[in-house]
Amino acid sequence: MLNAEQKVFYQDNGYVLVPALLDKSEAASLRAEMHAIAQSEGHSDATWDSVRNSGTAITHCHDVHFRSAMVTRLLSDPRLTSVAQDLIGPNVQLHHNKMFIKPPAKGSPFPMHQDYPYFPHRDHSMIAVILHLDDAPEEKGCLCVYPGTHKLGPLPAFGNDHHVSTTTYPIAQATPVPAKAGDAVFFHYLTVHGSGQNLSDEARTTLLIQLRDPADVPLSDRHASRGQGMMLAGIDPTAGSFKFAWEEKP
Ligand SMILES: O=C(O)CCC(=O)C(=O)O
Repeated sequence: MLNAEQKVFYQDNGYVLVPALLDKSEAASLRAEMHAIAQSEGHSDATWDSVRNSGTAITHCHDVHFRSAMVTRLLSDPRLTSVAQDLIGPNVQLHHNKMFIKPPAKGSPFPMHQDYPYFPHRDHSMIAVILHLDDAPEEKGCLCVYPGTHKLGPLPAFGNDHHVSTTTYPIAQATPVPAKAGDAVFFHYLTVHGSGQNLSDEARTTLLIQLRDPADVPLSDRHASRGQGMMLAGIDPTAGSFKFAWEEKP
């Protein structure tokens, strides 16, 4: 759970770093699992359109709980869900999750953006948590944010990757949020964020989980994922009468 100071910090800034949410050995086990998944998957590059063709790459995989039981257990871990409850209320629902491995030296940056255009919701309840599975100092391309931008509402977004204005929100002026293995950064989906290139000699390995209040309403059909709608804390007060999955419309 967050303390009072952390709650106020989040309300003011739209993000909060929670040190040591996982202990070092859990982070190391998860890191090994993410790298094993990447190894068995082969090449999969998630570099965004607006920063493509500069020789960088980033390995990714979505719906990681369909590949790793450790991740399944983590999704409803009270250390994670209790913080999410502090931020969005008692009921916490899975939207999607993904892992990213930014390889050494050439790990792709993430252009500055809000997550809103990818999966807009009526009440803006959506948050993300990035779990750091190894140290992420600035030179590794740690998360960078523009504090307070969650209060601005949806901003103009550009290109296929929905980045915000690079002149108004240059990554060089953003606030870096360096982290240690086991730390977690929670942030609002309207907070302008991104990250730089990994210039270090070690991979940056993260698991990102996107969470929402089940009573919030998606404004578009985009961004389906496996397991979307699973309850991770509390209940879904909007769930209607019971139906078998095979009776529901596709
Ligand atoms: O991992 C990062 O540095 C940022 C990831 C991100 O912003 C995203 O997937 O929307």
